[in-house]
Amino acid sequence: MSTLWRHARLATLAGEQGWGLVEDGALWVEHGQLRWVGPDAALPPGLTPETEHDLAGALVTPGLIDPHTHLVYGGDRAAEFEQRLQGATYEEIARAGGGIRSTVSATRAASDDELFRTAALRARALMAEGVTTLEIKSGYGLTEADEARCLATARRLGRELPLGVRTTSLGAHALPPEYAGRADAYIDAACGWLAGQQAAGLVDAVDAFCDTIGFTPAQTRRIFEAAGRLGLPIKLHAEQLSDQGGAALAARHGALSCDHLEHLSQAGVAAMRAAGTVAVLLPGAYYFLRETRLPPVQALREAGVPIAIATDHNPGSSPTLSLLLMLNMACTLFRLTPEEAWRGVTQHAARALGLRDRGCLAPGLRADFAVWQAEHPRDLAYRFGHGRCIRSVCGGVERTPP
Ligand code: DI6
Ligand code: FE
Repeated sequence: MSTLWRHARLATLAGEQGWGLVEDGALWVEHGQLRWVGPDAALPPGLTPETEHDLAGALVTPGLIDPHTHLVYGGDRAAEFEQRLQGATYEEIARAGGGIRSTVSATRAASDDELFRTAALRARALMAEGVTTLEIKSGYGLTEADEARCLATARRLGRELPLGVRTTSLGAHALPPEYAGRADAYIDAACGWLAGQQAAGLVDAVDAFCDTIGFTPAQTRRIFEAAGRLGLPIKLHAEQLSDQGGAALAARHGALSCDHLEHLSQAGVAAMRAAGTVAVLLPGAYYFLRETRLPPVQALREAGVPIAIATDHNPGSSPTLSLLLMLNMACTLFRLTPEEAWRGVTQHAARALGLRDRGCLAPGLRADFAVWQAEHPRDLAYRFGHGRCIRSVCGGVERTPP
């Protein structure tokens, strides 16, 4: 299978900086991989593609990567949104047994097919905006069987859609009601599920929610140690609502990423820098919870910590399915430059998932790219609420509209 894509305006985002613009560019794709990327006029002679497309000057970027979602769950939390508008806070609702735990009940009650059907609709909404790789966390099952069901649903999405899916086990997301008052016993159980998830091929990384309404640093460390014994990489929901020193703890365990980070300290920044940990910023949750404390973007920049951007799609704190909107919010709310935001949903997002085979347009990488009705990638960070992805290709396979 070989395809030649010609006469595109390429933004390769290769290398450490710059857009990597190629005015009249071409991509040569073979067996799902980019074989050649460069100016159309310099195409190697003698290529005999099975298919050839003329993109007539349209913009082509790397496929977008959403490195933090909770895509598989039952129900929604629109009623909780109304409660918050009447004055209740996210933390108060969580402490009263609502919040994450209400989604846990709805998830346990949903059938496998219902979980798959709703998650596939969400995945397709993200794909319609050029997303070609998605991370999906468990964390709304909170029993061994229900966590496995959610991870298996994520795997099935990766098999049945033209989409790269990475799965993350997040048993330590919230304390399920049957373990009320016994958080340490729950952590023992959640640590014990990891080997089975790994043996079943269900898990690529392990995450935890380290915060006042989540788990303590000591409990988080036990999850990391269990992951470490199995050789599984780790990530952390860190410093979202308070500073627990979670980022430094995760960095000491070699975390791929620390996510949220509004309350990250200078010591946390330094630890992440030393470990090469990616900072995944989640402007959707910041916006939807009406947070006022900004993540320390300038300190991360000065330290050279790579910054990624994600939707954090979940029913409670970020019910968005637009990574393009996050691109805009990363600029407007967090003051990233459009180029930093783009790196955040491509190259740095790949790194947050431990993936080296995607994230920019370069020979040898997966043929993951999006074609846009736009002049320049910065236009897509500038607009909000509308971006025009004309077509997208994942592993050489073109997405068919639903
Ligand atoms: N932080 C979040 O933003 C999500 N999980 C987490 O630990 C929210 C999950 C939810 O409210 O359902
Ligand atoms: Fe999250």
